[in-house]
This record gives sequence, structure tokens and C-alpha cells, in this order.
Amino acid sequence: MTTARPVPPLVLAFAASDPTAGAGVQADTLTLASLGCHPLSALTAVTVQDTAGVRSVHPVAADVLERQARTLLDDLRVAAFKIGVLGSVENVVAVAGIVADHPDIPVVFDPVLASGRGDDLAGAAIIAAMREFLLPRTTVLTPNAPEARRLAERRADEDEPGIDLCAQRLIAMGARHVLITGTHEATPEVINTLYGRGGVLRRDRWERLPGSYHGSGCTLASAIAAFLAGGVDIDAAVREAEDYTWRTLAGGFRPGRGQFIPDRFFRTRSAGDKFAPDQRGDHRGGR
Ligand code: PXL
Repeated sequence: MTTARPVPPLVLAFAASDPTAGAGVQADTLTLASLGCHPLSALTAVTVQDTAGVRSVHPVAADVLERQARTLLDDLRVAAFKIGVLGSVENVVAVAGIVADHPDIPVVFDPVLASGRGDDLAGAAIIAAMREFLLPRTTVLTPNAPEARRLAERRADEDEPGIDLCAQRLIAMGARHVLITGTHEATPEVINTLYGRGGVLRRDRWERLPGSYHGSGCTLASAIAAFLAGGVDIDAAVREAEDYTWRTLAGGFRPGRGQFIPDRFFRTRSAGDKFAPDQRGDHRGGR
């Protein structure tokens, strides 16, 4: 007979495959595992990409996505959901239906609209479906500032709305909390702001790191889901996840010609076994 051991918190990620493991379901899995969760996944799409860019996106059929998730949910007690790239309107609707059937499970939704290199990952129809079906079931929405502006929709008669107003609109569309990250803004430090129904809940400033990273948003959203799954409240989960993510970026490495990848396992690397310098980020694309 096997001894019953405690089960780590289970987090179900709805996400697309990124073969580089910089972003996507691989990033979620690495992040969740490194933070002590057991990572479950329901694949939404397959992408073809390297560290320099996304070549193509191939959505999984919505009924296959739905069966992956419902089969897991019939067997396992999921503590948090994390949602990333969805790939199609049908997949947005399928995931929204699944999470609506589990109203007690927190949902961290990273509304990925483009890759860090600007490749389009969601068109206008997907964005409209996110607003209508997913925001009303989102516990923490984690757009970067450009995504927040696109999701919040500019009114015909106005200039670009400020991020505070975008957050207010996203909350009016149903998101309970919105964390807008400031990586893409022209501020000397990166400023991340968490909003709730009553306005700003916290604003955190982080030293801006040099270099361009692939998968920082997936890391942050998965880390928030991991802390929520561990029973931490939203404010502390956001703070802890930002700190963790910053460290993964500070320890990031550049495996190919393109962007840096966060090191989600920075904690397990002692000074002695840190990679050799040429793998740490001095790879200048000489291949
Ligand atoms: O970083 C956002 C992201 C999420 N998921 C997948 C991606 C990307 C960016 O390229 O490819 C699969």
C-alpha cells in the first residue's frame, strides 16, 4: 500500500504550446512547478516559433480543448485557473463556459494579444469574445499597458485613454481585479498597478532590466495563480508574483538569436552550477 502524501495545489493552465519554452504552456508549467504547484494543462493551440518570432498559430478544435479540461475537472480538485493564448473565438467561448461552471475557482487571465516581438496572437473577433465572455469570470486580469488600451476600447470621440481609465473600464466589463504591467511604457522604472472596484490597490516599481524577454507575462500570471492556489490573498499574490518574476528575468538567459528567456528555476541554481558565461546572455547570434 502506498502512503498518502499531501497533494500540491493543482493549477490548470489553458494555454498554447511555445516550443521554445519561453512562453505558453511550457512557461506556465515551469513556473507553476517551481512555485510548488502541480501544473495541469489544456492545450488551446500549437505555435511554430523560435526565440526571434512566431511563424504560425494553429488552434486546437474547441471540442478537444473542452474535453481536455472537463476530463481533468471530473477527476481532480483544481485550486486555480490560468488562461493565456486561446487561439480562436470558439476556444474563448469554450473556456468561458468551463470556468463559469466552477465559480469558486479563481481565474487569472493574461489577455495575450501579441507576442513580445509584436506578432499578432488575437484578432478583433477574439478580443470582442474575451470582453463579452471571459472578463465577467476573471478574478485577476493581467494585461500590459498596450493590451489594456486595446481591450478597453477607445471611444470614437476621445484621445487615448490613460491606464487608470482603461482599468476602470475593464472592471466595468466584469474583471474583479486588473493588474496593468508597465514594461512597455517609457518610464525609467517598470510600474505595475493593481486595481480593484474601489480603484488603485497597489502600485509597485521595479528596476527596468536591459534586454527583451520572451514569456515574462506568462511567468507573472502563472505565478499569481500559483500563489492564489496556495491560499495567499490577491494583494500578496500579486506582490510575491512580481518579485518572483523580476528574479526570473534578472537571471534570464539567451539561448538563441532572439529574446532572453526567464529562468524560472533560478532558485535551484547555486552559484557553482550557474551556466557558463556564453550561455548566460552573451550569445550574439553568430550561428
Ligand atoms: O508571451 C505571450 C505568449 C503566450 N503564449 C504563447 C506565445 C506567446 C508569445 O509569443 O507564443 C504560445
